[in-house]
Amino acid sequence: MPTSPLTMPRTVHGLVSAGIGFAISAALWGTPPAAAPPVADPPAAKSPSGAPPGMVWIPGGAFTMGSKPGVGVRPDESPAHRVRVRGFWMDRTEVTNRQFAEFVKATGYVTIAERPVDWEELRKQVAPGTPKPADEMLAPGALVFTMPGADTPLDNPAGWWTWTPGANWRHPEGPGSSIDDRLDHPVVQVAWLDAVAYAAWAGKRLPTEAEWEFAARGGLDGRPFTWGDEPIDAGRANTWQGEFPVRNDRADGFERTAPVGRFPPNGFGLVDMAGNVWEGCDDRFDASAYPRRVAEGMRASVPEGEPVAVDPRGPDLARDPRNPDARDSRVQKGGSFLCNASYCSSYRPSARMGCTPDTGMSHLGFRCVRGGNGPASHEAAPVPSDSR
Ligand SMILES: [Ca+2]
Ligand SMILES: [Ca+2]
Repeated sequence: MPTSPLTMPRTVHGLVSAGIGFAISAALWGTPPAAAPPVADPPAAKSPSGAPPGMVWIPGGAFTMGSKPGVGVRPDESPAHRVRVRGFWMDRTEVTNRQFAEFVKATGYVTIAERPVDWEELRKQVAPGTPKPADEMLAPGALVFTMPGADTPLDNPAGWWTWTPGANWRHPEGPGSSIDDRLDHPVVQVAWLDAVAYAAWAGKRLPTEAEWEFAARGGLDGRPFTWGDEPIDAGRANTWQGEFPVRNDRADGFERTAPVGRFPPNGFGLVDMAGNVWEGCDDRFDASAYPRRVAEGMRASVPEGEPVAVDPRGPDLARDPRNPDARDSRVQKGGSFLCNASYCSSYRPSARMGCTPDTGMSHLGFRCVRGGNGPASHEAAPVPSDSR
């Protein structure tokens, strides 16, 4: 069974040479929740006046988070459970290169991929005894998707992810590549820590996973896709048509990222909540988060009369079976231009991925939110200067 396009620590070559695999372990299944006293639902959220530029009001409400087990559904998406979130503002689009450039111009911020790798920091995230990579592997860089040969096995993402010195948000495919003609594309090769820094500068924050998934569903509760029940086609989202990862037919017009908003919005008016680039959330990734939540974090709701998790947050500790030695892993949502139904249908709103917070990749981006009942602003969080 093939794994999905996975995140890897940015020193992928060192990890691969050390024999670190990417096995997916089945999520744990929890027990039914114990009875809890009912709690009153929060008052219905009203749309505040004065929308922040580029943001859409997400009215909040209850929805079914996750997915029933089924074809293409990974174990970490189950069990489906009821969740309620408060209303919040959300960026209509993924953060673009143009927007990220404004942030860098205003602050002088240097992204993780533009800094040398700190081996002392990295060694804490890999298996004990992992040898230090060659010096050229510790130069600034990021992971670039590279179409492999026809016989590439699907169970080893290292076959199409290439550690590329000089790759960063300004040069997404490495030296010689440019964003000059991609200013309205989503910024990529930014790590979760970079996204947090941008959000603080913008007076926003990253969404919780629950907020993101509620917003992605656009009011279509319990449906497999952001647009409803119909199977994906090339007009729905920027994904991969053809045979992943060796043949991209580009039926949707885009081999890599697309300018934001080229595909139809969802029910809330948000664009690219399916595909284009994965979007970082605030929550830590835990493959067994949902059974834990169902076992521990639900409470009875009025008037629904069924257990519901109210504004759930991610766990305090990450548990990412694909990066078992990483100290932290953050949730990514929405899939990307690399998603294909034959391999990874992660453009479904319930799909989840974990990613180490210092990793930049060709298909990772983000969008921000404001308000609601999510995590406090990261304004006070230190911006790392030299850590990886
Ligand atoms: Ca495409
Ligand atoms: Ca997206």
